[in-house]
Amino acid sequence: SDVLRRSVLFRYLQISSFTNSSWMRTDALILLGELQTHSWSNASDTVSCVKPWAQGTFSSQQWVHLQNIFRVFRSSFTRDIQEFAKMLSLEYPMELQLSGGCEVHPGNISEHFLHVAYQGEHILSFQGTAWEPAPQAPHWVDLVIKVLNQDKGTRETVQWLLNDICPQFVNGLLETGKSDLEKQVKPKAWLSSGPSPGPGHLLLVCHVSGFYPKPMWVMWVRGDQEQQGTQRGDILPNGDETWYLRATLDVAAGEAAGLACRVKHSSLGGQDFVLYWGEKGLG
Ligand code: 7LP
Repeated sequence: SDVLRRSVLFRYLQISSFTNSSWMRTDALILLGELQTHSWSNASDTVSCVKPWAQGTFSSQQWVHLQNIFRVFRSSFTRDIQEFAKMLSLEYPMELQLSGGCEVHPGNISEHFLHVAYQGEHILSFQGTAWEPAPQAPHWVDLVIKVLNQDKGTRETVQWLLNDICPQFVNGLLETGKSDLEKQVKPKAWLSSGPSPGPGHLLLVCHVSGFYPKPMWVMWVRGDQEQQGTQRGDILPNGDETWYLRATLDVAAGEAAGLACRVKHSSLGGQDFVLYWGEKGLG
């Protein structure tokens, strides 16, 4: 199947805000490729599944075991940060971000990562069997690393989670979530004119919205000629697990006739969308 042929990135993303020595919160989410599978609000004791297939192929017993590990981890992490802050006289507010997970490639090959950022800057990572400072980390991070690496139990748990559990869990999710992960949603497309780029010029705007998955091709064309002046916007989330993209072209007002916006996407099965400028009263 398609989803097993490509590489998939599985990420745990955590944001911890320490406002002062008594106000803090930790929220997290888990993503499989473009889709959110889990969320973990500060108010909740457990990681919640946001997809019916998000327990993968793990048994209830394995799931409860992992929930316990995460619960202990979150409270220990909070306590660790407060102790380090006191020890190193770090100032509040503090923002910590954790990004960890694995990328599973076809043929059961997988890579993993676990990075920590402080005030938006990468400061340390878990590499192989131990914690390591990031290349440009401040000097106090060396002291943190020394303390963290003394905890052999935690280093073993982290290795087990990254090396064994992560790829196993992802392989299960690829089975149980197959139909969601392989869904194809066709885009809608429409044209508009943007703010005039200058006297005698038009800004043609082609909007493409509501598509899934993310890879998308859109170009302004004249016949078969791709217009090299096409400016692609960023792919933006619609918020309903579909995406939005626009492509603009700056043209002399007299040259707009005959231009078209061409859209290619996996959901269209080779039947490209072509929208002509000047149809339905535009231009
Ligand atoms: C699970 C182990 O993030 C992302 C998944 C990580 C899973 C780790 C764990 O919870 C904590 C408890 O350890 C104790 O019990 C264990 C069994 O439950 C073992 O027996 C272990 O030996 C024992 O010590 C442990 O407290 C751990 O330290 C929790 C946090 C782990 C962690 N560390 C990296 C992030 C911290 C970086 C701080 C840098 C910093 C500091 C201050 C300001 C800014 C930045 N283990």
